[in-house]
Parts: sequence; C-alpha cells; structure tokens
Amino acid sequence: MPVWGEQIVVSVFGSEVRSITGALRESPLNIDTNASLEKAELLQISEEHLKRNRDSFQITSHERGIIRYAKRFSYTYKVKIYVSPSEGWELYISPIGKRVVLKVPTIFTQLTSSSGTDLLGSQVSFNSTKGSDGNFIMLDDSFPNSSQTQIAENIFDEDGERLYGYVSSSDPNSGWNAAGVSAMKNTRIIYDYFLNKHNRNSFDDKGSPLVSIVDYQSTEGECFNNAFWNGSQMTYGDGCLTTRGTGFGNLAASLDVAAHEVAHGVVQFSANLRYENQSGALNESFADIFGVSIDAEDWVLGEDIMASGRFLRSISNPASGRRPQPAHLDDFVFLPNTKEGDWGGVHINSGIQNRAFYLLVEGNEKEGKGLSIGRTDAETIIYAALLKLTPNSEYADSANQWATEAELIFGANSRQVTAVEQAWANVGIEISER
Ligand SMILES: [Ca+2]
Ligand SMILES: [Ca+2]
Ligand SMILES: [Zn+2]
Repeated sequence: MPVWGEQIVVSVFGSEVRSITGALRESPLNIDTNASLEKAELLQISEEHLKRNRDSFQITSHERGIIRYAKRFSYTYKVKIYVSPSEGWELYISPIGKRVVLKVPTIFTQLTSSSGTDLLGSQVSFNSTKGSDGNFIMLDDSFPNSSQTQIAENIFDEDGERLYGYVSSSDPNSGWNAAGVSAMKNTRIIYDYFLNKHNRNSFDDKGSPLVSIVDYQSTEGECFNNAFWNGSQMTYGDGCLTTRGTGFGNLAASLDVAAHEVAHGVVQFSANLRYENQSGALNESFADIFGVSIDAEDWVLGEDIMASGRFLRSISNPASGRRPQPAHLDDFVFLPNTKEGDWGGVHINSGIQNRAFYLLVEGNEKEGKGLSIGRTDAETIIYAALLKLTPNSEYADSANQWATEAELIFGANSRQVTAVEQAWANVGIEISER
C-alpha cells in the first residue's frame, strides 16, 4: 500500500553519500486498513464535501493508501475529482470516519498574460488560464471582483449536438479565435466602465461572472445575424454579412453591441423595465445609451459590423437608422404588443429617449435648442435615474427622474436641470413640477 508524500532522496556521488533529504519516520505499522468504501459511497461523500451536484463533477480515479497529515498517518482513499478545466481536487477520504480528511487542489489556476488579434485586426492583451490538459483557455478570474470572465464558443459535435467549450489555444500568444479575443477585449472595457464610472461591480452589482458565447448559430451551418442577453450571459452570432453589404459581420466585433447587451443586464438588475410598449422602449434606449457611452467615439450603433457607412441606429438622428425611428413623441409608432410588432415597437420608439440623451449631451447646444452638459454629467444623471425607475415606468417617469437626479446631484438651479428639461421638451415631453 502506498504511503503518499513520504520519501527519502539520497544523493550519491561516486561511492559517497552527499545528502539525504526528506524525513525518516517510524513506519505506521499499526494502521487498520481493512475498511473499504464502494465507489457510490466515495461519490456521495465527495458530493457532500464539495457541496456540488453529482452531475457537476467526475471521479477520475481512486486508490487506497496512507497519507500523513496533522502529524499522523491515516488510511484513506485518494479520490481524484475533475470539476472543470480550471478546478480539480484530490480528496482523501477516511473509510472509517466516512469523511474527507484532506482536500488538495490539483489545478493551480495560473493566470497567463496572453495576446491575440481581434476581429477588427487589433492586437489585444488579456489573461487566460492554463487548463489541466495544458491548453490555455479564455477564463480570467481577475475580474469581476471575486468572480470571473469566461468566453466560450459554440461548437457542434458529429451528431449535430451543440457544445459550448472555452475558447482555447495551445499557445497563449497565438492561435486564438478572433471572435473570442474581441469578446475578451470588449468585456474588459464594459466592466471597467461600469465599475469606474458608476461604481457598479458587473451587471448585477454583485460581481456576477461575465460570460460570453461567440460564433453562435441557432441551427448548425446557418449564420446567425443577432446578439442577445439571455438573462445572465451574452451571446453573439457569427453574422450574415452579404456581398451586397447587407446584414452584420461577426457580432462579437462590435463594442457598442456588446455594451448594449450587458446594459440589458444592468437594466434587468435595476429598473427591470418591462419589455413592451413605452417601458420596453426605455429598456432598449438605456441599452443604446450605454452603447454609445462606452463606444463614445460616435453616436451610432453597429457601425463596426456593417458595410462601410452603414449603421443600425443613430442616437443623434434616429430617423437615419436601418429602420427609421421617431425622435419626438408626436411621431410615436403604435405597433401591436406581439413578437411581430416588436412588443409595441421597443426597438423603434427607443429613438425618443435616445434623442433626448443626445440633446442633453451636445445636441441642444449644437442645434441652438438650449443647454447641453457633455457626456460625463449626462451619464451620471441617467444611471442614477435608472436605479430609481420601476418596471412600468414610461417616458414621463424617466424624464422626471432625470430632472430629479440632476437636481439632487447638481442643485435645483443648476444648468444640468435646465438642460434636462430642455432636452425632454425638445422631444415632446414637458417635465412636470417636482
Ligand atoms: Ca465606434
Ligand atoms: Ca458606435
Ligand atoms: Zn436590445
């Protein structure tokens, strides 16, 4: 029976002993090694100890032997556990006490400085983790605080079953899926924005993991021309850009699209605006506003994944988007509250609040319609308002809340309050007395 971890190393040079390392101990002769455990019992003890469902880990091997810990020798089973490429354990289980006496990690999550080329051709530095199989995977536990960022890719196996696997490479500095590199880069920028600008730790402000799926297809072999937030993670289609210039390229490329999707998570864990009619249009609008705040070099969304000169929506000029949007309450588009009706036109009527945000930042001043206050203060105001809106909030509620927050943060007679009132008045919504 093996005695794990106990050995003596004797260095011999010629016929001369040069050194002895390790420790000689009295042999543990009086240990009872008769008790045994069935595999099912090992599984159950492991399950209870790890506080994991038994479907979420595997026992890859088990053997009996002697382990020395706490200055004494014990007869145990050494059970090797595989949880994920970044988590594995050796559990030493006493068959007499039927409990784990020692737990040792077998994988030391070793963050590795890595680099790769993203979908737009930029060189990106990021962290990966060396997995137990020696490959590097897109898993970075340095952010969010106390959790991790993960990028997986959609793969179909020979039977056409969908699999998700970490984006991986055998070399930390080459061979990465460019869609994964884009997702890593964008996730970092978005996380840093919410943390540094709004003191928000991940989308839920509880540091939940930021997980992305790239190269998604809903049916194998058919390009998928969309991106979505599913309530806990981002998914980016591989895109259906045509030679005629219609459709999108790989949706992971676009920082504003990524920011829009994560912002849906921020809305979900704050105002949780109901996804229909006016509240739904506000939900879409807040996602767009964070999109152009995080990708702050232009006022349009989707330009990085569309043919040159095209874009999906414009915050400054909502009528110029792929599907023209209203920029004023008078032009509100009434659509049925069905999937075909875009739940009452949530992607259409978002143009109204989008335009109010643009006017607040710079449009009022540029167009001679009043005061503008720049991005920094405007973003502070709209984020504070989002935290106080409720699932049924409508345009008037959002307008009032922007004004209330401007007053609380900058004072009742501040130019920020005036600018908010003018911005909303210019899209047809007069802010009532507060
Ligand atoms: Ca841009
Ligand atoms: Ca943009
Ligand atoms: Zn959206």
